[in-house]
Amino acid sequence: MAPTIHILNGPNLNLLGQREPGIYGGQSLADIEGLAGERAKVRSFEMVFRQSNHEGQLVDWIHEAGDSAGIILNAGAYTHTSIALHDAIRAIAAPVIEVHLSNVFAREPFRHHSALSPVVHGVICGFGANSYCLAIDALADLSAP
Ligand code: CA2
Repeated sequence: MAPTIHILNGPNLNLLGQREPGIYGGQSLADIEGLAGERAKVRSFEMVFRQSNHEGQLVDWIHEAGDSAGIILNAGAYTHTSIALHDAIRAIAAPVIEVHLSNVFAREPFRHHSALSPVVHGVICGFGANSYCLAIDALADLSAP
């Protein structure tokens, strides 16, 4: 069976496509799921794609994906605040790629700090929906012989 990657999305990302298209692009989260699914297929991954507005749910899903081929995590605003997500990432074996649709460093100063960046494998931001596809490629290249 193909290795599985988990794409986890945090708070308010269920609203994508409805507001702030200038910052996040016009695609809905379902559109991004479709694009990521195509990329995952090309890179021979099974994909689990989830969204929650609740920090503890994201912690549970990180634990669940702990032995998978990798996690792509857009933790939304929890990126900037969450010690719980930081600790969950530290506790698992799977490589985690932090992704953002927007270039957080070109935005408000409170978005420049990530509680997650010190414990993830790498960070991809600023490429809109393509941030997710780039992260799938990064995970595929990580596990290539
Ligand atoms: O750029 C990203 O992907 C972010 O993770 C998105 C988060 C933001 O808090 C991070 O700083 C950067 C916010 C997602 C909220 O999405 C919305 C979608 C439509 C309308 C309003 C918010």
